[in-house]
Amino acid sequence: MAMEKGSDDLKKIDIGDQKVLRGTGGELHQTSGKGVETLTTAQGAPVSDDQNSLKAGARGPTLLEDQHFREKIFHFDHERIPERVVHARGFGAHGYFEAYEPLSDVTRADLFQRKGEKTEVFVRFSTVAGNKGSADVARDVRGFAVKFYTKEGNWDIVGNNIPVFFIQDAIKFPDLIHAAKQEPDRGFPQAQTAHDNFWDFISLTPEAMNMALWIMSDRTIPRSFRFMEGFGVHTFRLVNAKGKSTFVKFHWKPKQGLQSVMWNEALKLNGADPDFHRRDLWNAIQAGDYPEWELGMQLFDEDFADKFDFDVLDATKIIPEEEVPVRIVGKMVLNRVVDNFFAETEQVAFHTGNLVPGIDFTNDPLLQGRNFSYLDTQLSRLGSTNFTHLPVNAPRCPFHHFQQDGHMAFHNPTTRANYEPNSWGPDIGGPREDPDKGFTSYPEEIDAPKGRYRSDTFSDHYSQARQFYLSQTDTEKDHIADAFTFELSKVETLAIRERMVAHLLNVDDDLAKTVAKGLRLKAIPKPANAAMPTRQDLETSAKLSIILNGPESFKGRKLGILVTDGVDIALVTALKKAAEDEGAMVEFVAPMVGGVEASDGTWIEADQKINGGPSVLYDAVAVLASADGIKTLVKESTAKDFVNDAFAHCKFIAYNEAAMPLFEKTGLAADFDDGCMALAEARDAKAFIAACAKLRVWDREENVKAA
Ligand code: HDE
Repeated sequence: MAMEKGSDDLKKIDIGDQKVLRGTGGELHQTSGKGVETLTTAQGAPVSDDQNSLKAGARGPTLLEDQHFREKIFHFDHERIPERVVHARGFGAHGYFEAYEPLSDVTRADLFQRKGEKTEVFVRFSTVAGNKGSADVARDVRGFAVKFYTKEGNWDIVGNNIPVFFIQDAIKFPDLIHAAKQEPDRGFPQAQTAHDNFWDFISLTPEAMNMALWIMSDRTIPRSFRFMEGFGVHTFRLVNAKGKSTFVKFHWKPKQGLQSVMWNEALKLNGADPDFHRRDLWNAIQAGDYPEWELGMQLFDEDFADKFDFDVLDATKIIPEEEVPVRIVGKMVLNRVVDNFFAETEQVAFHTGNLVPGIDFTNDPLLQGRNFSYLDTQLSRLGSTNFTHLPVNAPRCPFHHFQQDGHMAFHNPTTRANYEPNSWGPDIGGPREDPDKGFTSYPEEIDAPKGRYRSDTFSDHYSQARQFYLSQTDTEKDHIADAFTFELSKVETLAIRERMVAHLLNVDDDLAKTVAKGLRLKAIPKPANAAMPTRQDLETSAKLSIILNGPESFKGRKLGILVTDGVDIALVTALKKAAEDEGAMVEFVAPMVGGVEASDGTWIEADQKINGGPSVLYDAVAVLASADGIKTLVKESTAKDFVNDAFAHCKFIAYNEAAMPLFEKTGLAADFDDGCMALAEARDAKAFIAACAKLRVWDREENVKAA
């Protein structure tokens, strides 16, 4: 273990017989001794020198016989495994699922049989298009994959944060993903759909229109993994002990409420902290603020499926909650971060085919294709059929089978029986099937001619897109129009821009015209040809809005307080306390990371230096200064950005009288609204934090936009 000279830890650790070696830049270097393990090779041989390779002479060439060096570099050279072809960038955490009530009426799945039953889970959130090293707040769908380690095997809900998908048939998935990812000749753009190929494909794929509306909403720029919903997307099937089948759609509802960021904020966040989402989840769990989601089920039968306006096997459609209410059946709590990112988050392998008795598929053609893909892809990624031997993928319940050998096999038969039937008797003969307990597929009758079909019941591509749009608040409608305008402005080919507007005309006239105006199209194109020409006007659904489903308080959110030397300590303390009492996190931002000295000599340590702590990192901000201290901030452009951005992003802003020069200098003082709150005395802090529960001052938005 290398340590810096003078480190406090050094005093606490018994370093035994210490020696100082040369070759590490003069750092104090520790060798093995009492309480410290001896470094070895992977073969276990002790290593004498890990600083210098074996050479012929002090300035001579390195010798091939240096096995320690050779092994070290060999292993390093092969550290990377192929990243996921989609959902490459992700972040995982452990937790548990707790059932609220027995669900034996609809399923025999063991995890749902007992009230209070807890099942261990592992969750991985992800973006879809970006590579492993891309930024967290890219405009993208988020993966929401949950592995339940049940007593009857692993069950995965491999879902997204959006309840519909782009395509209806899995055969189009490679095309969709090719179009969304970097263009093949140039290798960019990274983690963005704002380019020709993507919108070319979408504009030629009318079934994608509902999803296009969803992805242009703020759902694709969530503020945190903690504040987004999850959906199983497809219709699945539950089967009870009597063999009765019930259709189901899975929902995850965050107890923290929904929240997204603004697009301009996302652009800046990706520069300020490309790890914004993973850091947020890590910090929340480490601080004991465990995020929770309730599992909901929309349950329905064949009769409902027959009379519903859309085909329940079509993954581009939702079933509105007003039509089939969501039954809340349990909660999931994430309470443990990973010990090792690679071993857990990178190597976890989800699969829609991982089912347990009592849960089954439907014939959704997207789901059917996924059932093939997820097992197949693990071979490229994890390199062996034995990926279930990795601890994160292994069932927690006993498992017995006759699969054997292959790369990296850790569980190997130790008796003669590696097949069945066999006559080796109960002790060594191995496991046998169990017709009662074992998984049985629902015996759905199928008798139909083979063919490459697209059912007519899949052909209404616009009604639900319109329903989604009309269910949004005015603020969210504006954001959707802005997002289309932004993305299509990055598309170089005019015909593609026009083709998308032609589709939007089938969704909503105002939306299409706003986007056309934003793009400055010379003429409005003709509406796109529709497979089903009549678009229905469906009832709107409040559940489809983010703003209408926000949190009840500022809990779990983050307040950034910009402070200067000489600041009134009573005010700072009161604001910090008010935020923390509400369950929010507080960070101090200061001209220097060492911190500031408050009015009474108290030292306030900063979490961020002002140029590394822009206001986009926070849900609300405060500027608390002294008359002298503010003079430094007034000169500092990043301090001006701090307040300008907070205002432009419609955030609640608190300030004390002494901080006013910064708001005057930036011109914001003249535009102050109800969301800008003066803190004259300590008790004002509480009122400010209470106001922050609304998260944004949306009325301000029209004042900070050109049109
Ligand atoms: Fe996936 N998807 N997908 N997908 N998907 C993968 O599996 C695929 C789809 C989703 O955190 C891959 O292990 C096909 C819908 C998540 O490890 C791959 C189709 C939904 C994750 C794959 C879809 C998802 C994946 C890549 C069209 C939401 C990340 C690496 C039929 C319901 C899981 C891997 C994690 C990952 C295939 C469509 C969700 C290639 C063929 C719809 C959350 O198997």
